[in-house]
Amino acid sequence: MALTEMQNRLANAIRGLAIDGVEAAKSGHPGMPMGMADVATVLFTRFLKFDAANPHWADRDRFILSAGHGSMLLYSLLYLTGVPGMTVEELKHFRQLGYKTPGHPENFHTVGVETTTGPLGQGISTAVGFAFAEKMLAAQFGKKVVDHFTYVIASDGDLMEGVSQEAIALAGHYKLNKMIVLWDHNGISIDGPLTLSDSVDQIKRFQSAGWRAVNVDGHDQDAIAAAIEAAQKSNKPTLIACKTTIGFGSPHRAGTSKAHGEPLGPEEAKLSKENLGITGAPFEVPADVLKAWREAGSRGASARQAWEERFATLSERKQAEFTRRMDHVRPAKLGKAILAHKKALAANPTAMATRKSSEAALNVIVEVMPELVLGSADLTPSNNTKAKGLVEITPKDFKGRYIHWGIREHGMAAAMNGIYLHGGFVPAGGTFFVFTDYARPAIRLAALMGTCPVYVMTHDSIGLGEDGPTHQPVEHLAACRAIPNMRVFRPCDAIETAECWQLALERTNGPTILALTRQNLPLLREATTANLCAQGAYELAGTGGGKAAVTLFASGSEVEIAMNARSILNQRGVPTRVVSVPSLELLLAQPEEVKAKIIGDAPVKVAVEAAVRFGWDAVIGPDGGFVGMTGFGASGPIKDLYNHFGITAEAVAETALRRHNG
Ligand SMILES: Cc1ncc(C[n+]2csc(CCOP(=O)(O)OP(=O)(O)O)c2C)c(N)n1
Repeated sequence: MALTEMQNRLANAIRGLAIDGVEAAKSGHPGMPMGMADVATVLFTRFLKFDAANPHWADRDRFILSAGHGSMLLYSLLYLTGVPGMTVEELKHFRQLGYKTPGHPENFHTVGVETTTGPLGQGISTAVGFAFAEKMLAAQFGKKVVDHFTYVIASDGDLMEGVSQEAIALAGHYKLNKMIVLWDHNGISIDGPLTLSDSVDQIKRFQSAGWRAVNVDGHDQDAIAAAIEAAQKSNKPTLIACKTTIGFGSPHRAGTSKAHGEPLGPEEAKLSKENLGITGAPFEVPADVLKAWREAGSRGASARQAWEERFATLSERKQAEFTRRMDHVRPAKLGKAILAHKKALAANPTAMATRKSSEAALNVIVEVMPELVLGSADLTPSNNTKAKGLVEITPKDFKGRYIHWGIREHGMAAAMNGIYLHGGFVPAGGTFFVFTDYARPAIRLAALMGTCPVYVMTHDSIGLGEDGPTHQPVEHLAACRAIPNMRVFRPCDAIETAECWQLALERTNGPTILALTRQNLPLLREATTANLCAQGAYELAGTGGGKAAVTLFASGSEVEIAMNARSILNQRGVPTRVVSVPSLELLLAQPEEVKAKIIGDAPVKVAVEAAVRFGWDAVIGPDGGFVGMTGFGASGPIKDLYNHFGITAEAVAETALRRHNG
């Protein structure tokens, strides 16, 4: 069906701005916004429930631009609909330092951006988490206050990335029917036509994963509208394959990979605008078109007001709880519950694997923290993530608080970002520590965005034993510690584990990895009122007043070894202290005087950790002793492995003595 003149002009406003933004920046991606302008126009002017003046309204529909390279599409939409802060000046400074229009959309930087995208596949996978959270929150607070859709624009690249398979399988299985993906089916990527490297039938692929999947002409606005309308009624998630032309309107570049990722150039930009009937100066939107867009932006104001009225009918207690959870304010009772738990542990010291200690802490935490949602990538009995009383979420019932993610570490981590960003929940999910590699792109985005999922990573070293080197992390502590804004905790006993959980859950600006053991560890700590892990490290055992000749630093399971080495050294008349280092990077982030006090000035410093040395020199210095791993592990019983790799109290004492006598 032919477009009305206004429909056409609304879409062309996006095209014009995208052309101008990329021209001004002299870099960027004009093709996708030009191709998807019709789809975006239909979505934003006819369907998306949002109120541009209140971009954080809790029950808004979520829109996720998975194809983050097409960021000018999103910035144009935010400007056109009138989201506060997105002025034309921002568009004129696309990709420039200090403006709200970075190369790829960053939610922590730009109001109206729901999640950070750019690494292909992440947006659509994060969106699964948004859709999950909507269902869970609706099940807990009622449809009266939680009832919205999650819309995604995804590109060919998004669907080619492996993580998208995990995501669509999850959405299909859990029947996340309020997730609607508009696929920019333009058949073009950077190297050329998609046929160079892909022949997947996406319709069949999605259908086989439990989706509804339909084809539509991505330049027929009424057909797109009909497809979205049908999708809204579906009991399955929907893929709308929108057949589009990349760089639509560009006389010489439309339909080619040249349109994907470079400015059209002044001549082609001019020709494109003429071709599309766009007149006026760069960045100029005709007054009647801007007015129509602004009306679209305020279209949702009445829906928001109606929602506020419905919200006001909830009990005051429920309103306060909803707001607390959406604002990510942690429950007041958490600290108290952890302290009581620590005291109970100290009263009855038992040897326990820290994965088991984690479960014990969780049994207490889930009682006081209703927003904590747990899960595992098919390792529930190993990760010990299913705390007492937690009910599973099923496609039919989202009241539960336990998610079986299947063997999908990457999909789980991406969805956890979405669950957190949606608001109302703190997700925690488990797998083996070595498989942080499988989830790393989403974990990295969590750190960048400052979302606060907790990764329960068990089987944290050669201590897992017989599964061997494929499963034994050696470089993962260093690799994870290297991610900015990531916090890695490797607790040494049940009390530290409880403290690390508290710190993980009290964080509101970034994610946490808990690296936990398979093997039992003795209780080494007392139940102090203070959370001793809060500075990353602390003196676990001192010299009793005298000057220390040796300081031993250790994390996790090796703290026990360090304590035994200290006994040996003390017997030999070498005054030795032990510093437990549950979080090396948190220690290093302390103010100099705090750090200096914890590290101390013993002439001999030795660190022990069943992992590679990388990173420890900042504490022990280049001349410090290190007892740990220098390569991959091996398959065998734990005791044999620790002996084989020389990670023993005797070896630690020996290393210290050599330097002491030396
Ligand atoms: C994980 C990841 N790999 C590679 C890239 C670099 N990249 C950006 S866009 C793109 C492919 C573009 O093809 P498509 O997704 O079809 O987008 P379109 O050409 O339609 O804009 C690639 C490889 C990326 N952003 N993310």
